[in-house]
Amino acid sequence: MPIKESELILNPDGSIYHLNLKPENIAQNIIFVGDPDRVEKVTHHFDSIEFSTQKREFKTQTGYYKNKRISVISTGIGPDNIDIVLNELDALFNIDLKTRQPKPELTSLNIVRVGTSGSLQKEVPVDSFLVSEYGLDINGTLQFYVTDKVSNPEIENAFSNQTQWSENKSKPLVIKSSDKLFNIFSNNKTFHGITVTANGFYGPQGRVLRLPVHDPELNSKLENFNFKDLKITNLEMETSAIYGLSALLGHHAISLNAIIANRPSGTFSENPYKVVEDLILYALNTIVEKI
Ligand code: R1P
Repeated sequence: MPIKESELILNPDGSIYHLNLKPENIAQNIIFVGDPDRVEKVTHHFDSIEFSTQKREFKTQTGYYKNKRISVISTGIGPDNIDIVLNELDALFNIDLKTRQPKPELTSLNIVRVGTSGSLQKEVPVDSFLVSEYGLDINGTLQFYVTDKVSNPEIENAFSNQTQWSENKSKPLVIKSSDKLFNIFSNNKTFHGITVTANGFYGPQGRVLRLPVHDPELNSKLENFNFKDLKITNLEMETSAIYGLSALLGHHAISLNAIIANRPSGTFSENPYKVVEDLILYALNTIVEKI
């Protein structure tokens, strides 16, 4: 049965609904950034750009960096956008848009998130690089899929017990990064651990401005979580959704975080643009040299 027009929506020119892309517009190595303005901060390093488009917060450029074809896509903020980006990217490669049928031979993408994040551990300082070994989903996006094959119940149960996680909040899910990409991108200068992915910037990450939060101890519980020496290192808003959907769809994903804030010490990077620029170059050169 072909996938119905209401489920797989195409624009009049045949491009996919939100991303505005056709299959030929996109490379198999893809960098995700949050901020649409960060796309050109990546692609200005390219030797050539063959394609650009933007719809809403989803800006894409595809080109060549040192002879490697790479696409850069902005996902905007949050795991809800990741649901759109991952499903539409996968459809571009793995669904025949003319027959609306899944292809018999599936393509596996390499997805590298280059994002910013706040550290939850004193020893993970501002201006460092953190490679997320696991994504911990507290935002609920993955609850709508069948996740048994990619979840890690032992760590999830330890997390729920140690934090006395409220049953009124979505069930925490833990998803591992791609082993292949984790090994490629981690080294003795990068920090590693569990990245918690929240569905908001303020209350869901324990920030209090004028509104009290449901659990004022949440961040200290996250800081103190320990499962066989595996610790929660940082908070951001996309990683667990990228890891969960990539693993389910058969893609390789890694989340690289420029640490721009340290929550325990209350400090913020004096030059966040520099650590992001350094991380962009690290991502590009590692893709070219090792993928
Ligand atoms: C919040 O300011 C945004 O910054 C972080 C969070 O995950 C969230 O998207 O990442 P990016 O800088 O990649 O957007």
